[in-house]
Amino acid sequence: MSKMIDINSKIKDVIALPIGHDVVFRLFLQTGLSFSLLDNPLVLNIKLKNLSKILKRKIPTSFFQTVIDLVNSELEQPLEDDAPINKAWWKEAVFYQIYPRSFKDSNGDGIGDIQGIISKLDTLKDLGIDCLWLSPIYDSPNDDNGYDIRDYRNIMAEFGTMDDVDLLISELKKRDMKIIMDLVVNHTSDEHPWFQAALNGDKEKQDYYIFRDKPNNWTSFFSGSAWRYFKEIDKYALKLFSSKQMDLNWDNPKIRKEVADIVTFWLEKGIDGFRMDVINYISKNPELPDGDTLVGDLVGFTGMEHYFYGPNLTKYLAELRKNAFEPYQGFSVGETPGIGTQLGKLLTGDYRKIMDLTFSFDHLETPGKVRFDDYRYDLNFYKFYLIENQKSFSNRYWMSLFVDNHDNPRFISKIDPSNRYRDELAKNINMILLTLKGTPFFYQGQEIGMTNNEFKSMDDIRDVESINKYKEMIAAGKTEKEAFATILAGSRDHCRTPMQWNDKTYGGFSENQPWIKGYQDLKTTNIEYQQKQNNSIYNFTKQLIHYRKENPVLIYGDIEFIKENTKDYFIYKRKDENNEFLIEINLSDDRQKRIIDSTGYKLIFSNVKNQEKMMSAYEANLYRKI
Ligand code: ISL
Ligand code: CA
Repeated sequence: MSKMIDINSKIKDVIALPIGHDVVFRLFLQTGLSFSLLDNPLVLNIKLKNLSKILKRKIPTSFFQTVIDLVNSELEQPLEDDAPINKAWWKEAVFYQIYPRSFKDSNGDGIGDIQGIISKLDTLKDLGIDCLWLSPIYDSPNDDNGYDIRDYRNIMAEFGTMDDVDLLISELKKRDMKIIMDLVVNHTSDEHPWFQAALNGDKEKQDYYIFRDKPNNWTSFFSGSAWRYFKEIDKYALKLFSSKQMDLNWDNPKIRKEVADIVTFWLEKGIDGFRMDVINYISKNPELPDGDTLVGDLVGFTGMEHYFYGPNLTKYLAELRKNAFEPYQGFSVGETPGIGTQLGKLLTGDYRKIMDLTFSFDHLETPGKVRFDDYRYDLNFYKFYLIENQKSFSNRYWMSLFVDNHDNPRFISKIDPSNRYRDELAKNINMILLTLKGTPFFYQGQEIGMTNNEFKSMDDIRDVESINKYKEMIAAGKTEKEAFATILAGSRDHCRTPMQWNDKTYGGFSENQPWIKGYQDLKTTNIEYQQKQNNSIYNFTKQLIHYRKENPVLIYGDIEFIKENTKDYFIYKRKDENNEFLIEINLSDDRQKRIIDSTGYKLIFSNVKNQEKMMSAYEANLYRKI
């Protein structure tokens, strides 16, 4: 247990506490302040009450109280000892996220489905995938593409039936592959029978949700207020996401039991675990106080300090793990926006028994930028983030490694929208993911270098977040052109375009017009073509995945960073008593001098054909010590 902070505490006392550490990191990220300030003793010794000096703005006292209360709400420190690594299948596995709606359509209705997934299992096995993560496939009115669930024990009709799912599970087992599903239990659809009963006056079911007579000032992640009024019972219900995604009341033990039953139902069926949607938002400050407006300004959403690491979060999750996951040894990875390194460790430490991994998003935008900004991502920031985390993770912690998912534009497009070095860059990133210490999660299309989509107008856009945001910008006086440009920069639809299997119409995704249009190059950006090309992104990634499996040192070996402060280079070793690998990466599109001596090493993988005297743009090499 550590010491509480107060207004006279110094910055260094604040960042010594886990919430303080993660919040300050987030603050620096959000405002674009240089992280090197945190190495400066003068800055570290500034008292909280003098913060306005470095932030160069007036700070109201209420803000300090908010921060102090928040930071003091978790005094536990992540355990650091020299325990050996506990081996686990999920530390060795390569995961692959499928967005079912866009993966493969088997019946020509333009919508991906479960039979479509089954038809591609051999390809995924060939690539070396060990475990699939399926975005939600449950019955849903699709306000947020399945993240608004109406029935947790039924399958979305467009995707197929429960028989299809059973078949999928057995086909996976045949191939010695695993599967995790998406557990979306921060909220349900407003069409869920529980919510419908609540609206019909069922008092017990009203207590399943968060109803109030008056809204507070919290804002929704999908624009506007976080509250929706229901005239049926003259009350407001909390909805942090879309107007059809109603937040559940986790303080009600009945909800916790319902969730445990859902988890048990699916684990009993034979799945291997869950990715848990916005799981760190489930425990809200029961008083639902207004959010601090300055905090809201800084993080972009008002109210977050009252639920991003709520008072009962770890208690409820530990209980869920014990009651539902442990009997089946189910694996769990929490989607945890806003959770940084230290809180991540408190959620995943193996001795804590809360969850196995988290997805942190702190690396997805460079400092001072948000997803909807149009800018070029600097890979030096990714390196900085990775080194910070890899160094702070002792054997009790394990990191998830990912860059793409269904909520973000394609990472390689953020780095270089011109696609000039598309192949080199895609291989470079895939090499980083496969050679660092942690579990790699690939997102569909990453194995063939899929890039952002060239949507033509708002008519092409499907995502509720983008549509709401567009309307909000128009209402605020932006022109249609300006508003569309913003949507184009950050829309989640970029990575939701149909998976490209071959160069035929619709990329072999469907016989008919898909639910969302894709405008990408079909000739070479498809699985069939790249499977036949020796030096394709697909084959590079595949060979590296298989090589990682054959060389456990790339999984469990130590990591050592070299010349870590040299800009544009990312160089590290993975080693154990018997093996040593050297990874040498150019993070820029410039040619660079070679700054390490690779004599005594053999080159095993490279994303360039011929190694020249200088490193070429985005060159990435894996060497093995002879
Ligand atoms: O959208 C965000 C902020 O603009 C994200 O930080 C958001 O909180 C995060 O991506 C949550 O995502 C998950 O829950 C959502 C769903 O729409 C996403 O697809 C899912 O990944 C609500 O269920
Ligand atoms: Ca279909």
